[in-house]
Amino acid sequence: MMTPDDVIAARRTRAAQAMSLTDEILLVGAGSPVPVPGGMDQVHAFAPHPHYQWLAGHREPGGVVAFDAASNEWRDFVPATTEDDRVWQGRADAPGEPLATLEPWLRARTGRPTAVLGVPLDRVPSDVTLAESLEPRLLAARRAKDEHELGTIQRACDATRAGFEAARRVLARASVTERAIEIELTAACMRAGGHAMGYHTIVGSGPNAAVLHFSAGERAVGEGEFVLIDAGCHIEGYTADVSRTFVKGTPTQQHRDLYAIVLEAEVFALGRCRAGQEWRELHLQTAVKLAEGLVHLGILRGEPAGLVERDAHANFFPHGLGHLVGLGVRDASAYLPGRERSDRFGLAFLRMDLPLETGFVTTVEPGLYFIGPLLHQPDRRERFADCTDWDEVERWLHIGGVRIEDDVLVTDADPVNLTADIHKSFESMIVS
Ligand SMILES: [Mn+2]
Repeated sequence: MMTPDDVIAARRTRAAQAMSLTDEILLVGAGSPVPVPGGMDQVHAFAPHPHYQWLAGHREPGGVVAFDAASNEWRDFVPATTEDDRVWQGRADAPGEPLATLEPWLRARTGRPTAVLGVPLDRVPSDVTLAESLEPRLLAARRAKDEHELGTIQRACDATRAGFEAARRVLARASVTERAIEIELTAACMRAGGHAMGYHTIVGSGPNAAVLHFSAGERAVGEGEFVLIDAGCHIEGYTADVSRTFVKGTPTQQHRDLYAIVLEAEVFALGRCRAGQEWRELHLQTAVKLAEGLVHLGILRGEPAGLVERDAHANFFPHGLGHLVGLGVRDASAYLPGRERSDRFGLAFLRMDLPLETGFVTTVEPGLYFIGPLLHQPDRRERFADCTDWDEVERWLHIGGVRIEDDVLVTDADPVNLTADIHKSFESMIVS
């Protein structure tokens, strides 16, 4: 069993190797709390820069991790805890040496190439070219999760499961609102050990299920409606990211058909989260599955692979297949150096373009939606008129959409679904 110090030492070794430094100085800033405007003596919830937390092993504000590559020496500089901090917040000292000693430490290394990553530092200039070359390498070093991180992510996933179970229970109540579902889900996540939600919770009922980043409102869930919930709590900054789509009351054939297509696509993609799998390719293969389903429903016409090539599917699946999760909800997701974001409608929203590797945790989150503002756009209707039955589309607009999302660990063997315990069979999503 590794001690916390061993974990941090291993990460630092991994980072130094990934950046192949020789005589440079690397500084990584945590950042500081952001005050709420208006002099209210309040700050927004603080999250350190993920590079900092990963290298420092704690979430205290204001610190700087420093590395002198010539002497292979790592140092932790942290702000002094003031009397006010002790009196008002009961704060103890963060682990490290006083931040005031960073300046003399740097002065003793004047003239050495110095890169600042994480949050920029006051009065410490950064070699922009060096920093730009190091950033993608540190990001890459952080992608594969270590045992400590995987344990924490699994705890966040388990606490999130409690949230979804609570959502199911409250959904059974007559005239329950989206907001009431969010409240119960959040409370259950926190009771199960979650520190806070990892991102803004989405609860969309009926047509609101088609609003990709919908905020829960006072709308009461109607009988025979989808309720799309996308939520995950974090523990020490490590967040789960899960979507489930419930049906309140008796489902229609439309509910069954749409759900079955998305679930099949999700299971297809989950099984392919293996080391070496190019994410962009998996996104496109899954899109073909979704297009097949839309052809089957009579919404699209044509050969599925060809429909995906011309982005006809993207009118109903206008987001990427997923992204990495870990320290934050889009942890270390990126385009590998040299890879550019496509301007194709069906690819432009991909959040990462890289091959999966052992130790990565990624979301897999296909969805199909009937989004009025997208589907009623005249240019779009004309462009896809030959392959889209727009009259049929009108018969689906009330249904909103379906997204199913799990968090998957890529291993040397089969992928491990960290959120497999959160029910997703269609029968289990019916709440009456
Ligand atoms: Mn999500």
